[in-house]
Amino acid sequence: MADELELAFERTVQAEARIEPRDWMPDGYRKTLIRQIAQHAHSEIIGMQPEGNWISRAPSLRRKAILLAKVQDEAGHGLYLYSATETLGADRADLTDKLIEGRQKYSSIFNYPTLTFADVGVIGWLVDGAAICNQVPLCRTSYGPYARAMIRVCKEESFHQRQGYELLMTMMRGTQAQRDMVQDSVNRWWWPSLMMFGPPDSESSNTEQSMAWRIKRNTNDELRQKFVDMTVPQAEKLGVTLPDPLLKWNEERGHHDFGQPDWDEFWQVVKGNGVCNEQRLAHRRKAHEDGAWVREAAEAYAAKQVKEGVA
Ligand code: BYC
Repeated sequence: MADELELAFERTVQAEARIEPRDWMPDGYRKTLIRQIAQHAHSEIIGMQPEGNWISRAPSLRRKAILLAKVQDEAGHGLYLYSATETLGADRADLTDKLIEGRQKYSSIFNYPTLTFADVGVIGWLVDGAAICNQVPLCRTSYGPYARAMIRVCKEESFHQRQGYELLMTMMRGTQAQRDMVQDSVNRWWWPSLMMFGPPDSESSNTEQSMAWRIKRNTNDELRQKFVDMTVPQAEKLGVTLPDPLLKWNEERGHHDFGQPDWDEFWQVVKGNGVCNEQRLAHRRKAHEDGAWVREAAEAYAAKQVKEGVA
């Protein structure tokens, strides 16, 4: 019986059909999905902080409204993704505890500070750009609820990337000081953006199994290459330099060659030793604690409804 279930699972995955919440799935598949989707959800929620930092100091009402909407979209992405983990039997409160106690990861990129308003544009262009590169293939991931969440997330991320690029184009048409601010921001965010795709394939512990299960559709290095190829012409059009002396077109490969990020720095950030790790978690912990009364009120209201036979 167990063999039959496993065979049916394998056949579904091989046929590019979707595994749905009620289908049988191997424990490892469930565990890997909960890990990846929860980390993704946490990244969206923690990812609200670096840009949220600039909402009160946006240079115009228009820029403030755009930024507010973007940060709210990220909260929405976190919610779809937490809901997807719940279809696998995870408990959202438990995942939140794991995040604020530092027992579950979120993307390394959000542990870098946003020093100027140009960072808002560069995050939209490079960070959302990298997110799109990574997440478009996840629209074809083998787990149905995750794939469907990704379709909506990707549509919104594309919009975010355009707003970032438009903001940078505007700054590049401005004063020399504004152009310098954009270049400084690109210099700081380029390498951390490349790290978003995860460690090199040779050091990636999960890729092989996740590819076999068709959770991941590309390796970390494949997506990093795709991102570099996609971004170089955009940088040229913008008029900024990407801070990599090894970056150049390779006619034979039909791709750009490029240098490697500082992988020691990456692992340090992943381990919690980045510039902003402590601050990000402390802020999230405080927001969670401050929201305790809302959860208590909602629970009391739901209990009252049940008691009165309304729900
Ligand atoms: N940061 O075996 P590997 C966004 C960990 S949100 C921290 O290659 P995997 C956005 C990895 O978890 C961006 N940790 O892992 C939001 C693993 O440790 P564990 C988030 C990282 O899972 C707001 C270990 O290193 N996007 O875009 O096969 C505003 C070995 O790695 C990182 C997603 O989450 C990292 N960068 O591949 C704007 C997308 N990289 O878990 C934008 C979904 C690796 O074994 N996730 N680690 O203890 C994925 O596609 C994959 O999980 C990854 C990593 C490609 C990220």
